[in-house]
Amino acid sequence: EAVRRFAQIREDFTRMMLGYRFGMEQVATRLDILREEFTELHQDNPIEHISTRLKSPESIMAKAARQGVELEIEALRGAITDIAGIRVVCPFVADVYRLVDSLTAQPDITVRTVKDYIADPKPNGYRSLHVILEIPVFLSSGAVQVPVEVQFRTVAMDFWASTEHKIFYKYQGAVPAELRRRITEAASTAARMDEEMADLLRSVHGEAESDHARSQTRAPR
Ligand code: 0O2
Repeated sequence: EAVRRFAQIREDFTRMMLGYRFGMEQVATRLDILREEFTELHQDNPIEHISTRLKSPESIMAKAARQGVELEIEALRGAITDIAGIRVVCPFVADVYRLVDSLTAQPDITVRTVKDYIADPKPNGYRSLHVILEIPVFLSSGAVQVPVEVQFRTVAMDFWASTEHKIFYKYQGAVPAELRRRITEAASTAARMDEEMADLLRSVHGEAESDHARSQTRAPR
């Protein structure tokens, strides 16, 4: 009986993980489509790169234990929303909002939560926009709504987050105060960089537009 029950749990878990992988792949494909469309039609690539990751069974179990969640498929599905994760790195902050709007406007995608740490950064300076959305996945047994966590950030935010992550792990969370202060300071530098780059782009676009306007109004020879 125990063996049969174990085999059943394993099968349910495998099915659940497959659902997450398919959901994640579908969202990644939708983002690829948006990227190609913007690039081909507007000569404006809004994505530097996309990465996907499925949480390992070990880290799902560890997180469930930390949060006191029952080791049961439905409980896990409801409580752990970052089993399927996608990170989208964009050149500019405006690209982040443009992509979020285009993706979440798709009729079969529902938005579960949005955490805008760009508008409202974490105390350590962390900035990114996190969306947990749900997308239907059609299996032979029927449709399942799969939650996928998508983190949108700029190149500058990504550089900061990966460095902060390395330091955090090196000190196992107990980062000395002086280092913490410098990390938060570096986050402000990254935010200023984003503003400066957007400003540069605006001035280049402004010039291109006024060049265009000049060429349109030039008197015929
Ligand atoms: P990993 O290794 O990237 O998967 P929760 O998801 O429940 O643990 P919370 O606060 O509800 O936590 O979710 P939140 O704030 O949306 O953040 C979840 C993820 O955002 C983290 O996942 C990180 O990927 C990223 N993140 C949030 N805060 C920071 C930060 O201060 N620094 C860095 N570098 N990343 C951050 P995990 O599971 O913690 O890590």
